[in-house]
Amino acid sequence: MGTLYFLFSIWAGLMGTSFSVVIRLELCTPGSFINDFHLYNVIVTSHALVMIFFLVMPMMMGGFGNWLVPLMVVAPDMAFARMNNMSFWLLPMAMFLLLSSSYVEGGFGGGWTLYPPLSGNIAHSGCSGEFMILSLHMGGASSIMASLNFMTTMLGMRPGALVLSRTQMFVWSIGITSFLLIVAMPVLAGALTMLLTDRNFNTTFFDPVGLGDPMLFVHLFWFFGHPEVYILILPGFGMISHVIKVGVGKEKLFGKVPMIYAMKSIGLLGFIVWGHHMFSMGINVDSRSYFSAVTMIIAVPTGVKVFSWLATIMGGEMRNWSMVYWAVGFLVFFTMGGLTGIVLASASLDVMLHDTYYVVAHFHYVLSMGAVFAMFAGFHYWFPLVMGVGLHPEWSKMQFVSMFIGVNLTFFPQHFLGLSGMPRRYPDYHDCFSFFNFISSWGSTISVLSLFFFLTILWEGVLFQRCLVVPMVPKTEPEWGNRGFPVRYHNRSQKPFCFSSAGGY
Ligand code: HAS
Ligand code: CU
Repeated sequence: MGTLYFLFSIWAGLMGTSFSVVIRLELCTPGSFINDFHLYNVIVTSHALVMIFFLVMPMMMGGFGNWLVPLMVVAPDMAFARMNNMSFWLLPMAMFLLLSSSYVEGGFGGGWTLYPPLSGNIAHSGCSGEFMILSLHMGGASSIMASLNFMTTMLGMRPGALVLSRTQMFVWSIGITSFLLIVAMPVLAGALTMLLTDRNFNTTFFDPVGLGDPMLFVHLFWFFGHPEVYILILPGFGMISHVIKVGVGKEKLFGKVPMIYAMKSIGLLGFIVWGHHMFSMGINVDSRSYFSAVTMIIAVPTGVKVFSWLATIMGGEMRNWSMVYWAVGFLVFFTMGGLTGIVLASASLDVMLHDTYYVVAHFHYVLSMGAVFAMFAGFHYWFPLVMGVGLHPEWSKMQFVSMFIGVNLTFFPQHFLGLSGMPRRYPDYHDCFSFFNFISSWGSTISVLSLFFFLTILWEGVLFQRCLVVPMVPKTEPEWGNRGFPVRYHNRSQKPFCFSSAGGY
């Protein structure tokens, strides 16, 4: 199942990337390129939804989760194998619905946040909206089932001696993410169902004409939406913990238990900060101060994580392995994205910055350079476990450098665009914004080329399986495999995560 999830999410990721290429082509110069503003909205909407629901979630939970959680808790498989199968197969169907929505009535261009009235049946008549809603319903059902499965596997299938505090960080991160999904997803499902009945059965949950309120949708959406952004990053936190620990040759992660508590508090706090997405929507001053304060508090547990990773690195022997490059990239850029998040958390600043490119820069730093870099790090670390071959050590580092340059050129200038007031979600802009947009579009071209380079590396790795069978090496001394990953790790994969290796980390 893990492999299916990987194949599916890589494919979806390429689809999402191609949408982003169209967006950056449109925005490369002022004036219109695709000549269809609605189509632009459809593409932006699909880009976000595909990347979130069909790349990051399936890869992190589905791909890495299915491969690693059972191994790490010494279980033969996930608890409910058939449900696991269903969780996966709902996804291609959901993706199919999402893509088909573009073929009906010109597609759905209501943004990934689906705010009414834009997503209502006046602005979006025809059933593209229904396709989209059903797609998200199915994606949500898939996530809930997967989460129940992970929870049961991690809580119920561990051998007794593997107490929770000794359970691997990645397992913890998936467990907490599952909790967030189980609580948040039904709220999205409720909001979507209300939207569906508003669109089709004349209910007026979100329509003031019948004493409804569009703000209700915004509240429900962000009560789901903010935990969702932590759903996207927490498994990445788990993976980074492993990569950093092994990458600097340490036996233990610095402050493992505090790290677990930090993830728990990020998860819980994530549920009470949703109002920071609504500062400009007329909420009162008291609520603004509450949401500002409580949002900023999240910097504390996140700081605990960042400083513990740094402390793990300190005094270690940093290895020249590609996964280490991705992990360090993650640390730097996730922190930058987090700090711009703190800036946005300040209600008075957010009133200025809301719906500008500053927000776009913020979330691409935490997502494209946080979540995606974490996935690359994890991929380089665990690819040999899955495929039995490592990826080309030199090419991988070159690919890291090109991606590093690409994403920074793409998203760093967007901070300036946002600060000077360029609104997000518009296909055209004033000439004064053209310089930074030009840089951003060329940056994205570099990232796309870098992605092709990665596919080449993957292809090369699989096609020319140069080998890995290495005789036993001493347990404590990682050495270079001839394909650039720790030999020690490969040997462990023969007898994966046996007890002695599961404990004490
Ligand atoms: Fe965010 C909007 C605030 C983390 C994703 N975020 C978004 C959107 C997405 C997203 C997708 O308050 C756009 C949604 C849309 O389409 O409209 N975000 C935060 C804060 C954090 C944060 C405070 N976001 C994430 C993560 C994401 C993500 C993780 C996905 C992976 N975000 C916002 C706000 C908005 C927002 C506003 C709404 C903007 C608007 O107007 O629409 C925190 O979790 C970040 C914590 C991390 C750090 C870095 C490491 C911590 C250290 C400790 C020391 C730091 C201190 C802070 C003491 C803070 C190293 C000092 C402060 C200084 C400024 C120096
Ligand atoms: Cu938020």
